[in-house]
Amino acid sequence: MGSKRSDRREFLKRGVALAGGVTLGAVAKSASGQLEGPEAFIQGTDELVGYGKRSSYVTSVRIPHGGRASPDTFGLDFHIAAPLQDSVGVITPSSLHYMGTTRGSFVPDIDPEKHRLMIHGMVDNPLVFTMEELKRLPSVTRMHFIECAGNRANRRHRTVQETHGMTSCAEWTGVLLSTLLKEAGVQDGGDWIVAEGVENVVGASSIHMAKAMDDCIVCYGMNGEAVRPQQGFPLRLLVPGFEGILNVKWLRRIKVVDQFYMTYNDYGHLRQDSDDAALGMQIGPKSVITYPSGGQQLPGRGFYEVSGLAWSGGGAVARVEVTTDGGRSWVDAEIRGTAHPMAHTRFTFNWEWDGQECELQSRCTDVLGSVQPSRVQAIEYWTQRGQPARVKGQDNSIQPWRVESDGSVHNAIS
Ligand SMILES: Nc1nc2c(c(=O)[nH]1)N[C@H]1C(S)=C(S)[C@@H](COP(=O)(O)O)O[C@H]1N2
Ligand SMILES: [Mo]
Repeated sequence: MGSKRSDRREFLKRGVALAGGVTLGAVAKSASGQLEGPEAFIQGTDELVGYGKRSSYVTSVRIPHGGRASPDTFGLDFHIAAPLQDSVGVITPSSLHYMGTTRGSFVPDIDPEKHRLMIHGMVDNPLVFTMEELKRLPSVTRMHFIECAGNRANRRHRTVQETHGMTSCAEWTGVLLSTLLKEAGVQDGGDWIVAEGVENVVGASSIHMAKAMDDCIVCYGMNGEAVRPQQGFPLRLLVPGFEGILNVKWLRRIKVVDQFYMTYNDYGHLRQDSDDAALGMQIGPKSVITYPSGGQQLPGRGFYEVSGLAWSGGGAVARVEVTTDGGRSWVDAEIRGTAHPMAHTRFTFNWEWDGQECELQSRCTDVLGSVQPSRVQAIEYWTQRGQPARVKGQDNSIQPWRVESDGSVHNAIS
């Protein structure tokens, strides 16, 4: 132990050189004197024995999206954004997972013993499952992100929570939807499903059969425990890589149908055309630097590990590049851990800040070879589709952060 500590001291003193000629020399002060003991001890059994609680010094919380109060004066929830600026690794803690509702709703308090999932419509054997029956079936556990199609940045946003907080990543457990559909026996011409939550049509979505049979999961587990009420307890549909709205929560009914159905979610809200629906539901390659990001303050020049998240609805993240000069030159970032398909992927970049004003950006490429567009390219795309001068629909454009010479970090969207 003693020798380990002095190794560490030596390491910090010498300022070990990292790849790219970066040194850690100025990160920590040189050691001298005593280390402080704890201020106090956590008392009581609630925190220590029952359901664990985080340190009172950790205060990161979700915020209502778009400045709208949530819950509102009627007690309805709106979209709530995750604090990505404080994220480490790739799992969003369940308590901090972003929350989306289609038009403000109450979170239903469902008794899992009474909950049922019905599969009907164009099938040979209509089926009704209890939760217990679902849990007896072969399961899968996979890491996947969910992202609301409304997760788009604008120049008024100050923090990464405001620009990108409506995405989160969890480890999901459940039964593949294909297992249930095969059991029910999909009839010829049953090319779409309509999935519905307990609030009837408000939470319904049309999904193409190709996707339903591919990798959709009927989930009862999230991050090692039951799915949380705000995420759809006791059962939610996961549609990996597709727009958040399709991931129906409080799932109770799946109807196999012969065409794209105009549900509440599709009518006016997203799209009104079946081809557009089948193609446009996948999230493009996207990334954002979470440290340093808007609203944060760098204490001074020297070494920093730049860190961020990348994801794509098209599969795993293959590459992330970072620029520290506003896009003139790009360098490969390092991908931390395993890049899972349709999951947040952590990237890092060793950076020596010279104390000058500069602009940081990141750019994601997925396994399909799709590259995250610049904001100018994204706006051009939407202009061609008749939505001039703004990013409508999905926005997967590159996020710029400006670091000023005083170390303050700002949203650099102009
Ligand atoms: N039943 C139901 N499912 C729903 C919604 C809803 O309001 N009702 N909101 C959708 C929207 S708009 C989003 S973005 C995602 C959010 O999932 P999360 O709250 O678990 O993050 O759930 C989708 N599933
Ligand atoms: Mo959403």
